[in-house]
Amino acid sequence: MVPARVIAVHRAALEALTEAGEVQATLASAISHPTPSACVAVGDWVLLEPRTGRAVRVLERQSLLARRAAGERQQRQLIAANVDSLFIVTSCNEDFNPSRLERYLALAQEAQVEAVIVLTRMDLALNVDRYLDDLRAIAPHVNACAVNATSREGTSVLLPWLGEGRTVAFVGSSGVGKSTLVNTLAAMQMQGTAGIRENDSKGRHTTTSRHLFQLPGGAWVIDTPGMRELKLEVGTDAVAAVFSDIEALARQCRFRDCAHQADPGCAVVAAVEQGKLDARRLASYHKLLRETAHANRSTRERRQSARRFGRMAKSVMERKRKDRGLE
Ligand SMILES: Nc1nc2c(ncn2[C@@H]2O[C@H](COP(=O)(O)OP(=O)(O)OP(=O)(O)O)[C@@H](O)[C@H]2O)c(=O)[nH]1
Ligand SMILES: [Mg+2]
Ligand SMILES: [Zn+2]
Repeated sequence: MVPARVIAVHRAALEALTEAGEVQATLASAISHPTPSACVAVGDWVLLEPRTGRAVRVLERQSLLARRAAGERQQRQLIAANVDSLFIVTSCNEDFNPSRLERYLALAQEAQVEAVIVLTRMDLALNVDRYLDDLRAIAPHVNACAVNATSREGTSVLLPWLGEGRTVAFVGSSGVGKSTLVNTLAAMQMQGTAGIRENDSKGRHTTTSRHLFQLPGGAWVIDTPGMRELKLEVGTDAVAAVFSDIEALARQCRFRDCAHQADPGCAVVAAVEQGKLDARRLASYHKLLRETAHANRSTRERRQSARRFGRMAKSVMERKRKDRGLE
């Protein structure tokens, strides 16, 4: 078998990098159900069968970033695998949104991947410090870097995360400069980029698929399409870790099962009333917890139906064996 790192996942095939260079690979049926993109992520290591060029196995992952797909079916969608750090990219403009950032932080937390908030367009903003202050308020322990994504000097603060062999995935809305960063760091035009709308700073969804690139210094970077919305598939622990300040206050509530809504003796609501906690942040916390409960319910239902299917398959096999025994 030949080990290869997945650089892109298509509908029925993969692009992967082996020691000998880039190859196209089809997928064995065991790792393409129900779709290749549900089984294999960009950043995965796979084993290729040299004779057929087929990927037959996905190797154990060190980390996996996943979300719930938009739309009715709410399937799990893999974003990237074997990532060391997540660059959460936003700009010093209307894109900047603390509640959305908290959502991305929960994504990183769930995958146990270090988050770095990257603020682009520092070259165009007059009040970069105000954005950095806002970041400190929502994530005091998370590294935040202001950059000019279009220049090499402007992105050098990111180099500590881009050592040889490290993998970084870039996520964020369309137009924040993810592909621009990839191009600047690679010192090469790897990805297309496009301007943003002047009236609301929104991007044009220029990048349309996830792709892994190797930088000259030996780091790996994963560019992703701008997300319209990030639906989380995380546990309550991840949310609790992102809102550790609220969790600390909650320990002082009068009742252990306090819902921090209108409960008597609620220390969290009191903190909001005293101006010590942002009402927006508390609302964001409640919202993410509700979503978590919902995601866990649908995961449970999926597992139950998988178990039902397993039992059914087992009984069919047993019947077949019995039938054969009788012959
Ligand atoms: N001046 C300046 N322009 C930037 C900066 N970052 C991004 N831009 C510009 O913003 C525009 C959008 O950048 P892209 O790199 O295409 O954005 P993206 O995040 O890849 O967007 P999608 O692929 O749509 O998700 C481009 O015109 C960039 O030149 C920055 O730090 N400073
Ligand atoms: Mg892009
Ligand atoms: Zn409370």
